[in-house]
Amino acid sequence: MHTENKDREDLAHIVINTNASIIVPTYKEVQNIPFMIDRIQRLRETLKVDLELIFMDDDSRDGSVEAVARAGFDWVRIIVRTENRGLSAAVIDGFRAARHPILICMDCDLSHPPEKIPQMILALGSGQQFVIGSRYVPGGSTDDDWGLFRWLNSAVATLLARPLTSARDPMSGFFALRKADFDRAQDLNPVGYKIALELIVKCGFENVGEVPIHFANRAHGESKLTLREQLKYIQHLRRLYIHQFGNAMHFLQFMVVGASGVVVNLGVLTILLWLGLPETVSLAGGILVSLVSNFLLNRRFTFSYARENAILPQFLGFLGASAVGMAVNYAVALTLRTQVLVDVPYGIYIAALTGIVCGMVFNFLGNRYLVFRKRYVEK
Ligand SMILES: Nc1nc2c(ncn2[C@@H]2O[C@H](COP(=O)(O)OP(=O)(O)O)[C@@H](O)[C@H]2O)c(=O)[nH]1
Ligand SMILES: [Mg+2]
Repeated sequence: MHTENKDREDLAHIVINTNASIIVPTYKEVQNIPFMIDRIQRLRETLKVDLELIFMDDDSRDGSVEAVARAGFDWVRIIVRTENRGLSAAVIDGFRAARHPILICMDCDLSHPPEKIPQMILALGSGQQFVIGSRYVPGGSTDDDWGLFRWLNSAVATLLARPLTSARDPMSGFFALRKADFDRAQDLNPVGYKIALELIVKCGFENVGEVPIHFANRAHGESKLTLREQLKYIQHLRRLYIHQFGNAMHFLQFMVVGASGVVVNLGVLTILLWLGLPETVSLAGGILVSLVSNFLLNRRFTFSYARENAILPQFLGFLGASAVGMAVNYAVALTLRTQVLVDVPYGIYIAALTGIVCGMVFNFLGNRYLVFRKRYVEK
């Protein structure tokens, strides 16, 4: 079993000679700060290298500044930020302020064992570009009382990041990288909580190492990871996917929007039939309503860069580009229904679905090569 003591024993065998800066984002962590300083101090004594510890505080006003001052170490600082608040932004500012060639980021809640830092630094020295203190590699673990919801939540979040990196625990807030690599990073977008994932993707790190850790439950205070942050994660992922996969991602989004249009189309068709309207009108109604919902969703997501443009001309362009697709949809559906699927059970739905698929191909081509052509290619 992993315990703090076991981590300390491992430490005794490790010799490193690189100085490192430990960046700790904090928000209302006054209770944990003295313990953090204490753990890092013990690490310094064992390692005999210069470790600086920087708390990046978002103006907690809870006595954190005084707690750091009370410790009275010249290798510990606290930087109080009053603008551009947020976890990732605080970490990035901390990395910029760091003095040493290796950067470590960790939580202030004592859930990350500082005793693993030397192993992480060693991994950086042996060819890794980015090293994660990982819960999900062999030897890694979490405290036992993770409920099903928390476990599932973490598993889904990690799974969604899989196409971006093969790392097992890219959600971790405990990681190490070289300052020189960080300084080269471009267009970092400090949204949300997942700063490790942002760095891995934007820096294009391919050699990502993982050192197993035991992730302890937060010592004091409460988690600041709210539901709102988790929703932001979806937006963050979308940006990273676009960064990584470019046009393919636009196509995928177009398809996802199209799929939602299928649901809308069939839903409206069902309602109109239920209201007693003839099939000819109901088919047309399903197509028209789904066309509007597809337009709105494509404007909002797939081609969101064009959101600032006036909506009416854009809609007309969309209608024009989709007109061929729409006609194809209607013609195919109606022909199938009246000529081929006359007495087939659910024939109207098979006809509508086939019409949708044929119409979609034409819709995509029309939008791809007419309405959103230029911007689309440029990303
Ligand atoms: N500077 C700063 N730190 C934050 C902010 N939100 C959370 N933190 C710190 O970031 C670390 C991770 O947050 P935590 O609440 O432990 O999230 P969890 O580990 O996912 O439950 C902790 O040290 C927090 O104090 C913020 O908005 N600004
Ligand atoms: Mg935490």
